[in-house]
Amino acid sequence: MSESLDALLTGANAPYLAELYRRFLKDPNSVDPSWASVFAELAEEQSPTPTALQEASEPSRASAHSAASRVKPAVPRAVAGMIGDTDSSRAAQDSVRALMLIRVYRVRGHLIASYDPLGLEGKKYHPELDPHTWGFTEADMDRPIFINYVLGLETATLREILQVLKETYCGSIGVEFMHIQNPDEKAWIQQRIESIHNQTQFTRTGKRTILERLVQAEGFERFLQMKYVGTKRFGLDGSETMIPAIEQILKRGAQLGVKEINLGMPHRGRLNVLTNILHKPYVAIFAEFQGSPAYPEDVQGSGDVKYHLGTSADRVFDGHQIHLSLAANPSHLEAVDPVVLGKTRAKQTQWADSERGQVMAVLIHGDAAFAGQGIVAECLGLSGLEGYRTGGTIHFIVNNQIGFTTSPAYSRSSPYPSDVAKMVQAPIFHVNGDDPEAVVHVARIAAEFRQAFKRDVVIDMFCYRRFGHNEADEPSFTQPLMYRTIAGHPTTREIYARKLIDEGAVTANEVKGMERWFGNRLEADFAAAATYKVNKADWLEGRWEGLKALIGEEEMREDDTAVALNRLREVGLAISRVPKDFQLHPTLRRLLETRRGKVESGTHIDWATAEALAFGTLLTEAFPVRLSGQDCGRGTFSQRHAVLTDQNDERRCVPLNHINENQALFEVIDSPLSEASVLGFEYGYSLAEPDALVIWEAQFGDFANGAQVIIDQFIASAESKWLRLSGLVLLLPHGFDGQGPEHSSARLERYLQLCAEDNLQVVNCTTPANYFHVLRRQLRRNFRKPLVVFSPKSLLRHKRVVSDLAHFGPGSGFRRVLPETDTLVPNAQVRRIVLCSGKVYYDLLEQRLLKGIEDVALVRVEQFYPWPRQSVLDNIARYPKAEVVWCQEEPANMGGWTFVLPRLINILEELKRESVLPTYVGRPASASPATGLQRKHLEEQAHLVDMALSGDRRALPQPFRRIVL
Ligand SMILES: Cc1ncc(C[n+]2csc(CCOP(=O)(O)OP(=O)(O)O)c2C)c(N)n1
Ligand SMILES: [Mg+2]
Repeated sequence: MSESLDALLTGANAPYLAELYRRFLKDPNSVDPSWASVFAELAEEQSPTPTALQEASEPSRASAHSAASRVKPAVPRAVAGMIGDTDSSRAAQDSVRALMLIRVYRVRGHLIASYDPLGLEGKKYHPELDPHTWGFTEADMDRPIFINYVLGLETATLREILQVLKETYCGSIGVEFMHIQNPDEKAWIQQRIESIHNQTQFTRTGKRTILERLVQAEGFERFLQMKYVGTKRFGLDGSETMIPAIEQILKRGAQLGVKEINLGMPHRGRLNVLTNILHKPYVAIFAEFQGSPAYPEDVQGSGDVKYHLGTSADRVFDGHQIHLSLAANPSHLEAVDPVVLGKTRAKQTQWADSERGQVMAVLIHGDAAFAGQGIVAECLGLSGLEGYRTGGTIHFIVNNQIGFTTSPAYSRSSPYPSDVAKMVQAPIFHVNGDDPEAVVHVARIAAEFRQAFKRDVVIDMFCYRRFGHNEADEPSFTQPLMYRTIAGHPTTREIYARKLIDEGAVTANEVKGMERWFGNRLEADFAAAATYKVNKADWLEGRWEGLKALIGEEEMREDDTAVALNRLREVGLAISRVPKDFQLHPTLRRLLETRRGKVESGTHIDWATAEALAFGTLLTEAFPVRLSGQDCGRGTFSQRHAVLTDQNDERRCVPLNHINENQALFEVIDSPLSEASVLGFEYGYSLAEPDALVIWEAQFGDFANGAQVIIDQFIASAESKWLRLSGLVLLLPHGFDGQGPEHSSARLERYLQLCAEDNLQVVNCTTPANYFHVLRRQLRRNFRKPLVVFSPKSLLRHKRVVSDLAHFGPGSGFRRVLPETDTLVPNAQVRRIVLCSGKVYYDLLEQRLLKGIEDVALVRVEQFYPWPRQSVLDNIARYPKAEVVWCQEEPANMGGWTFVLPRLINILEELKRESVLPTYVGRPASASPATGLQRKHLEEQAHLVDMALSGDRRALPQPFRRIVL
C-alpha cells in the first residue's frame, strides 16, 4: 500500500475513507473501482487462501489474477449485529485503522523487534507502529473491532490485536516478507507465522536437544580455548545457536525429502560445524592442532590451515539418511558461494532431481562479508536462472555485529546485512541468537519455505563475538563499550539452561550431567590425539573412483582422442541438421550447409566445426558437455551457433542434442553478465562431476580477471591445498588484432605464473584438429586437471586455420609442439628457429612465404604447461646451426616470454649451444597490453614479424635486445 494512502488514513480524510470501506464491505461494486482495488489488496493480504499454502511449488512470479478478482470481501454481519447504524461509521473507521495497523506491523514490525542480544540500540520506537499515529487513544483499547478474521480473529480489541502483533512481529524475531510480490509465497509466510504467533511450542525432548547442542557448541570452543591458549580457531563463542539451527535445517530438510546438503561457510565456527554437525572426530581436530597433517602422509599437497578444510559425512534424522558435504574454501570470504551452488547443481543433474528438492545448498555467512562482497549479489542473481538455479539456498548469517574491527555503521549503507537478498525477494528472518527456540523455529520455517517454493531464504541471526576477531586479538581497542557489555553478558547456554530449569524442563543436576559427560568425552579424545593417525583421504572416491593422480611426466603420455571417421560424419551430419518445420536464418542455413560439406569432403574443417565435433563425439561416448559463458550459445564472434533460433517464433534448437538416442546431454547456457560467480559455479560443477566436460568461456579473455579469486584460490591451487581435482576448461579468446588495450590479451602470463606441480594445463592451439584433441583429452584421460585454452578470434575465419578430417581420425592425436613441415634448405643450413605460439604463427608464415625465406624454421608451442621440454628440445636439436628466437605479439612483460626464457636456456645448455640465450622478438614491455590505434598496431605487428624472420640478432632495435639481457 502506498505511503500516500497511509497519510490519507491518518489525516482528516479518515472518516470519509472509513465510510467508503463500509460501503465496499457491503458491496464491492458500490465504490469507485480504484478504491475497490485498494481495499481488495488490503483484504487479500489479510486472508491468504489455504489452497495456495498447500499447493505451493514452482510458482510463477506474477499471479494471473488481479487482487480484486481473487478476494470476495465478507459482509460484516458481525459488525452489523453488534453495533447500531449510527455507530457503524466509527466501526468501519476502527476496522480500517486496525487493518492498517496490522499491515504496518507486517511491514515494519521487525524494526522494533528485540533481536539483538546485547540490546545495543536501546529501546526502539517507530511512529507508524504506534496506535496513536492511527488515531487511536487509550480509550479505544478495549472496544471490539471487526477485523474480518485477520490474525485468525473476527473481532478483537485493540489491546488484543497489539499483543498478537507484538508477539508475532516484534519478539525475538523480526520478519521481512512484505517485499515478496508472489502472493502465494507472501501468504505462505504470513500464514505460517501468524497462525502460531511466530513461536514453536517445543516438547521437553526438543528443548533438551537444543540445550545439548548448545552444551556441545560452547563446550568444544571452551575446551580448545583451554588446551590451545591463544591459537587461532575463529571460535563460535557468542553465536553457538548456529549449531542447533543448522541441525534443524538438516532435520526438517530430511523430513521434507532432502537427501544431500552442500554446505559452504567461512572461518567462524568452522571447527564447530566440522565436529558437531559433520561429526568429524574431535580427536582429528585435536591432532591437527598438535601439528599432525590432515591427510595421510602418502598423499602429496601443501595442505591448508584447519579452519579451511572441508569434509563430508552421512547423518540420519528420524530414519532419513542425508549426505552432507562442506566445501573447502580459501580465506577469501564468500568466494566459495558459487562453488557450492555449482556442486549442488551437478548433484541435482546426477540424481535427475528436476524438482531440486533432494539436493540443497546451505550457505553460512558473516555479516560484514555478506553485505560487502559483490559475489553474494552475483550468486543471488544466479538463483532464478534456468541454467544455474539450484532450487533455493538457505542463507544463514552469523550476524555478530562486527567484521574484524569494523562496526556495521562503517560496513554497509543498508540497515541490515541481509538487505542485498531483497533483490531476489527472499524472505528474511532477523532473530535473536540468545533465544535458541526462536532461532530453531525460523530455521524450520526456512527449510519448509525452501522446499515449498524452491527459492532463496535468509536467516540473519543477531549475536555477538565474545572475543576478538581471533582468540589472540584484543577487541576493546576499537569497540570498548560493546565489549564491556559482552563481558557482563551470560553465554547463550547459561541463559537457556536457566530458562529450562526455571520452567522445569530440566533440573540443574541434569544440566551439570550433560556438561560433565561432554567434557569427559573431549578429554578422552584429547588424550588419544597424540597417537591419532589419519588413515584415509577421500579424494578419489565416489564418482572419482577409477581416476588416478597424475604420476610421471605428462609429456610422455599419449591419450587416445582420435575418433572413427564414420562417427565423425554422424556427428557432422547431426550438427548441420535442422528440424523440418524450422525457419532458420538464411545465413545460418548456408553456414550449416558449409559445415556439412566440409565434414563430408573431409577437408577445410574450421575451428567452430572442430569444436562441435569434439563436443558431439564426447556426447556419443556418454560424456555430458556443459558450456556456459556470456553469449556462448551463438558465440561472441558469431562462430559457434550451437543454439539455432526459429525466425518466426524464436523457438530454439540445439542440434548437438539430436545426434542419437544414447548420447549424453549437451547444455549450452548464456550466462548473466558476471564472471566470478559463473566461473565459480562451473568450477563447483566440475568438482562434483568428473565425467562431464565443463567449460566456462570468457567473452574476451581479459574479462576473466573479474574472477581472479576463483582462478587463484580454487582452480590453480585446490588440488595442492585440499586434494580436490577438477577437469574444468576455460576458453579465453586471445590475440592482438588491433582492438585496443582490452579485448587483445587474455593475459597468458598470469596463468603461466600460476603453473607448478602439474596443477594446470595451458594451451594456445593453432589448428582446429589440435583444439579438438585437447578438448577430448580432458575426459579421455584417467586424471583430471583444469585446462586453460587461449582461444582464437580472427583465426576463427582464417583461410589457413583449417584441418583435414584425417587429423581427427584414427592415428591422430594432440600435438604439444607442431614442428616445421614445409620444405626448407637442409636442416644444417637453417639459420634461425622461430619458436612461437598462437596467432602470430600465421603472420610469420604469410610473411615468410611472401618473402620466399627458406632458412627460417617455424616451430609452434601448442602447450605451454606442462612444459613439453623434450619435444621443444628435439625441435631445436634438428637445426644444429640455428639461432633460437622466441617471437610473440604480446609485450615483453606479458605473453609466454618470461615463462619460456629459463626453460629455453635450460634446453640450450643441454644442447651445448654456443649461445644459450634465446632472442626475444615481440612488443616492448608495456603497461597496457595493446595500442588503441589500429595503424600503430599494424605497424608494430609488421615490424615484429619482420624482425623475427629477417632481422640480424645484433641489429635488433634496443627494446628487443634489452629484454634479453
Ligand atoms: C575477501 C576478503 N577480504 C578480507 C578478508 C580479511 N577478513 C577476514 S575475516 C574479516 C571480517 C569478517 O567479518 P564478518 O563477515 O562479519 O565475519 P566474522 O569474522 O565477524 O564472523 C576480514 C575482513 C577476507 N578474509 N576475505
Ligand atoms: Mg561479523
